[in-house]
Amino acid sequence: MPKFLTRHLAVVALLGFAALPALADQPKPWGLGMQDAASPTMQGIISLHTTLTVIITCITLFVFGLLAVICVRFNASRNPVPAKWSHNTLLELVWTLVPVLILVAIAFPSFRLLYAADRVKDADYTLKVTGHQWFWSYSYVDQGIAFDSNLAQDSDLKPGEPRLLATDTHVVLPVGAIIRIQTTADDVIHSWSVPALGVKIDAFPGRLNETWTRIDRPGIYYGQCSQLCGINHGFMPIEIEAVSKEDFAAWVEQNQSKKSSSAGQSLFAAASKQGNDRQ
Ligand SMILES: [Cu+2]
Repeated sequence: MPKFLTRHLAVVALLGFAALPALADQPKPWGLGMQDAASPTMQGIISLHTTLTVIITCITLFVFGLLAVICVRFNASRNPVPAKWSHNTLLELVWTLVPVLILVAIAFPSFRLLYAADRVKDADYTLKVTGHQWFWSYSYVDQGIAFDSNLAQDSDLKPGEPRLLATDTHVVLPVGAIIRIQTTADDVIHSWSVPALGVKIDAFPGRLNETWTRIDRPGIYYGQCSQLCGINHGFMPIEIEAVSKEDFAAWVEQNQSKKSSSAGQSLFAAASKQGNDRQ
């Protein structure tokens, strides 16, 4: 291919990519698989999932292969007089022990990931999440910031904001910091779930559950309540904006002076501006 044509095509391709709207971490039309990992936990989940898919595929192919051999070699026309013996100690030992060994091999990485995602000793920040019918409230325990987060109404959506996922006041967290997440509820059981962070933790009334995350890249992360909690269960989304540590410190300072539920308003304005900038 002539050089000028190659260069021309490259420029066209780059312009094409630039014209695509930058989607936040959210479900995409015709999306397959999981959302891109944005935390160590989600990286672990995706790699365990890949390992398990390989193991499952091998087992399935092996069983299908055996079935095919039986169908071809031992059908009534090829094998008119079937063998009369039953039981084979060695074979039975093998088909019991091999699956046990496979399960043990799976258990190790699985439990390692489970404990890694469980809780963290030294966190930089603690975010307390409370589920209500039907919204979330957030409290930055050490910073004295607290606010409610409701579904953004259709009429309030800014360009690029996804319907039923955007909130009126969203969570802001710093990239690269260890965030302790504590969940509870004040009425029924909810579940705070953000796929790109690999976090899904139930929120029980009268109980404080704990997990952690470390967001690896700036962006907007969407999630939803994942425990059937009543008629508006589908209308209590989660929206997190991950910003640099400096921007987070500025946000904290800006919002510390404000009273509870109005805390996120200025932030929402700032985020909308960023949302527009992304377009
Ligand atoms: Cu809920």
